[in-house]
Amino acid sequence: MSESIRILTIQDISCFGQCSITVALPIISAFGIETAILPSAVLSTHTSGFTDYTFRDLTEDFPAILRHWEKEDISFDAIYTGYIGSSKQLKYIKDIINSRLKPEGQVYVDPAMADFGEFYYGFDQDFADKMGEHCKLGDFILPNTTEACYLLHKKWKENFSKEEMIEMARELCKFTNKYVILKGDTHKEGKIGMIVIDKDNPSEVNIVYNNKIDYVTHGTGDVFASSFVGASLIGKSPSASAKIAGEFTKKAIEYTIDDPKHNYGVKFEKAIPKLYDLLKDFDNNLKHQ
Ligand code: PXL
Repeated sequence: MSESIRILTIQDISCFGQCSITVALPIISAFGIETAILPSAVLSTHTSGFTDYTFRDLTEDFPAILRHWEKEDISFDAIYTGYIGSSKQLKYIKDIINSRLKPEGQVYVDPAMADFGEFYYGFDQDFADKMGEHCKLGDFILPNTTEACYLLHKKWKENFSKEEMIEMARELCKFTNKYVILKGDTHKEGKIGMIVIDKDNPSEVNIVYNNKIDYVTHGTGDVFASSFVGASLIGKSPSASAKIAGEFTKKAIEYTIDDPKHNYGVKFEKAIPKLYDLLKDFDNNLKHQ
């Protein structure tokens, strides 16, 4: 019998739109990891590019769900949080982490609240400050540059220099227990970079590059975070996980780019069967370095 790993992911169910739980559950499961879910809210679609969507906040269900898991002694090797339904929910999530995360367990926080210089509908600076406190429970935080700027009360711009990105990643160390993975470094022509910093060794900076595809779409952040979490939980280093997640996300975009009607998310499902080749190629390349 092989050891199994069990993760809990807390984020919304957008019934339609390829994001959050409908992305995290299949992707993390594809890494062979048992994936439990706690929906933060149920929406008819995600909030980006749709109007008149329904939104049912599930905050008030959290305490009873926690009590039941305590009674059943259900615990987790890792907890990964994404889009949160309300700021009150963050307090309940802290209770869940304190009660249900195994002693050596890892916490992954994607502070999913903003992109392209703006908050997603319904979030504001007050929420961002509370999200900052929540990030401090994380062993890995995975902000994009917009989220980083809201966490740090900085002005966002489309392109930051390499030095500015590194500086920002270092400043973000106060919002993590261990690693910062800052996404969206665009300073290198044709590449998209992720800055990876270990808080305990901030002078050592790793920048992981993938080839950039010039295509803007929704949902790539969730595909990246989910594949990062999967790779990390099967034992890859933070930089290796960022590389694997970047390649996986690139593949998902490649499957989507020729279909202009498909502008609400990426076709990550088509990339899942390629995940195994991607992991094998990655391991083989490492051996030959
Ligand atoms: O992909 C981030 C995300 C998740 N969930 C909901 C969203 C968004 C981004 O807009 O609206 C409901």
